Amino acid sequence: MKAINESFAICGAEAVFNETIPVGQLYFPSWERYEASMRGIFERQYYTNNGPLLTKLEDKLQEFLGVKHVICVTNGTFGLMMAAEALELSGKVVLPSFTFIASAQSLNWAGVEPVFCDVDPSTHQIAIDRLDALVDDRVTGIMGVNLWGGACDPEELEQYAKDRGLKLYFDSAHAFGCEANGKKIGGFGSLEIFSFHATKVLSATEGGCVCTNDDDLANRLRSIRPSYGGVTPTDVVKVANARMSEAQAAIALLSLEDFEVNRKNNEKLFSIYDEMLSSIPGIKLIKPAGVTLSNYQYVVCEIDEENFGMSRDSLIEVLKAENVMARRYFYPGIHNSVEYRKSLPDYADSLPITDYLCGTCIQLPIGAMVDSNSVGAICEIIDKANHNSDYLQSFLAESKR
Ligand code: T4K
Repeated sequence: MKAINESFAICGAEAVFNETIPVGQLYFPSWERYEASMRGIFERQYYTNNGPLLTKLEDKLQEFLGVKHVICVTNGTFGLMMAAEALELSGKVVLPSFTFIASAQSLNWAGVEPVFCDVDPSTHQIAIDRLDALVDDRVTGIMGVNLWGGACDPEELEQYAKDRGLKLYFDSAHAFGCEANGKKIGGFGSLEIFSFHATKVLSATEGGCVCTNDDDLANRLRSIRPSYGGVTPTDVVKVANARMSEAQAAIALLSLEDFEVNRKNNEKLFSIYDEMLSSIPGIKLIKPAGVTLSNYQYVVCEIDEENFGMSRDSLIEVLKAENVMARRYFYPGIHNSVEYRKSLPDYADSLPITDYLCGTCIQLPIGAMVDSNSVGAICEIIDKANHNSDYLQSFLAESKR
């Protein structure tokens, strides 16, 4: 039998994986398909500004998502910024702090103050029962964030916003292709934003889109993202160059063609994680909540240090040594970022669930570049780490002296 120190790369043993296993979807189509798409761009000699691939992508997304308008943009962050402007938000907008920092920064860009809400401890989605305590006369809207391939009960939020005359929109960067109550995410609230970053299940390398069923909003959005026939930049308060290029659209079209294959691969890998992690004490896999169909874009677990035997950060170190790029997600929580600790210090210690999750959540690899064997091997490393946690904790403490 191997000595413990011969079982872990962090102690000097050979790593389980020769190559890095990344977190994030990282879809790469075959070179032949990519080449054929790029050839068209070269033949047409047309790189950007409402080109044929962009138009085709918007049409296909409208059909796929069942929405009237899809406006593709250079990334999800620009989509959020444009949304805040197009919705004419003012004063304050409520959103969860347990999200990517761009969700909040887009509000500041539009001159709106973010109001941070805590999340539900079991689903990680915005805690709707905490909204009443935050909504005052200056609040004009709510940004729901659909996390982890799940949803934050968009129908309940729609009712809540309607009853109080608030604008409602969604950051759905994690929820492309998901359905709530059988209806595709994308058509809830006034509008929804998706990210098509390389690490998302629909990839344009960088990219995103804003979806709406409202004609006026769609016009405003298209005029904020320049190059839309007939609308001049003077029609809007702020103009951003948020155009998606033909090269981005080419990848997104291929990714959309392969979406169901990639979604199913994610679903299969997620179920292996579910089965293999369920018997390990102190690690809780978060299942996509509030959806009838998930893209299984993320594998996020909470690590209960006492029951697991080591902290989330120590487990990340152990996995990294084995070439598994697990990471803290989200960390440190927007309200605890340097920027917001300075500008909105009153939120420190006011969001206990968010603080707990920021200290305990780990993101594990899933996506097109990951296979069942890799997931099995990752779960075995975690299982082994749990069984040898006392040894590993002492080893890590010693190596930091
Ligand atoms: N709202 C929410 C809820 C979001 O999560 C995000 C973005 C947004 C809005 C804004 O959407 P975008 O403006 O990004 O479209 C990543 C992504 O940049 C970002 O899309 C994502 N969410 C955010 C949470 O994470 P990074 O900087 O942490 O990713 P990065 O570069 O560290 O990549 C992750 C892993 O993948 C690394 O191990 C490296 C590897 N990798 C990455 C890329 C891009 C590769 O091996 N190859 C690659 O090409 O931000």
